[in-house]
Amino acid sequence: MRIGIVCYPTFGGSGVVATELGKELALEGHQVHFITYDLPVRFDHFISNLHYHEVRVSDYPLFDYQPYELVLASRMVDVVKHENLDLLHVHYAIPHASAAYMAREILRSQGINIPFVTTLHGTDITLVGKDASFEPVITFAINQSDAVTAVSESLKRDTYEHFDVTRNIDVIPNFIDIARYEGCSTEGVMKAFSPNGERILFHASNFRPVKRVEDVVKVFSLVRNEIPSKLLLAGDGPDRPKIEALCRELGTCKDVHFLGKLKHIEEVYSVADAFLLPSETESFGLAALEAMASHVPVISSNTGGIPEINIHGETGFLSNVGDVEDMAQNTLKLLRNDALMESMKKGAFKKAKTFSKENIIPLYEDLYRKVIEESARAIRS
Ligand code: GMT
Repeated sequence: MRIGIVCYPTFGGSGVVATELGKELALEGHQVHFITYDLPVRFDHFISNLHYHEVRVSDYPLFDYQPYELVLASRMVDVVKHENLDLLHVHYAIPHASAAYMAREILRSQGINIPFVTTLHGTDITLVGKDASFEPVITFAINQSDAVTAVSESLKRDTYEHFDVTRNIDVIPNFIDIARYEGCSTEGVMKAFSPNGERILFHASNFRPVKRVEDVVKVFSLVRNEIPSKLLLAGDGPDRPKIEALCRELGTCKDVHFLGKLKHIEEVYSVADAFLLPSETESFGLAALEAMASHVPVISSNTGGIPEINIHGETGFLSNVGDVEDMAQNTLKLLRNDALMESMKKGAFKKAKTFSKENIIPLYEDLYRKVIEESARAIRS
């Protein structure tokens, strides 16, 4: 198949999932064309049938806001026509689904048929989407998509609850390349952060308020009062000043390491004793899956799609959002009991394997074939 992929090319989960999907599809022999404003973070130039088309918005002084969505739609029209695409797959409802709708209708007026699949990742629905200024466009674009997928049952429910969506939503969860997390060298990271064998707690995110990184620091502080430990924080974002201030207030700064936005995060996962994800809401929690693929138990909140991957008592522990005391107790239980740690490491890895790329990518391929066939049939009739 000849597939166009539109996504946010950033470190965010939706961009990572879209890029990893595109790479896998290209390796399967499909022709894959990324249409984005920048090279996706995990793009790989050395896969021969993976292509990149930049969306460049000219800066007209006349406009206070540059019309990115229109430029994106025009670029999609251009790529579909010249690369002879069979299908567009857009990740994130805003503004990608509405731009795809516009591109599809422009092409239809020129006698070209191009169906589009929309994948909902979470924040487009649970946070941004609920904003009244976006809602009508999102509802319309979802309903007009030729197929819609959500990354968890929880996100599917949220979408039906908050939007007047009439079309079927298929759940296709996030996936993981298990091999990427195997056999990482741990020596350097251990030497740098755990010189005296301290236990390592880990968190990775974009430090937005929804991630509740301050809870991570509070949990760590309670754990560190009992067991010598270090906290590693990967990523960066708007809450960083607040997080640093809290570390100062709690006197934990010397044991908290800010690692920034890492390209090879798997080395850090591989040394962690527990991964902390206390999010306010999380449609899936790709970072938790990455931890589990590295045999790391997850201490998380019991919200959104997280309980679909982190199974309480098997792969880690769940607590109510904001219950830092319970999260700390669960972490201590884990760190103090070697047998429990061993069984949870195994449980985490076993569950992660159910989300392997080998299990999930074919679900997208089957959906694409179905959508292409149905759309061709509709045109014929
Ligand atoms: O988590 C983020 O802040 C990034 C966000 C995004 O939109 O890229 O991630 C969302 O999509 C990921 C991939 O499907 C999911 O694993 C994350 O759970 C989801 N984030 C939230 O729902 C907060």
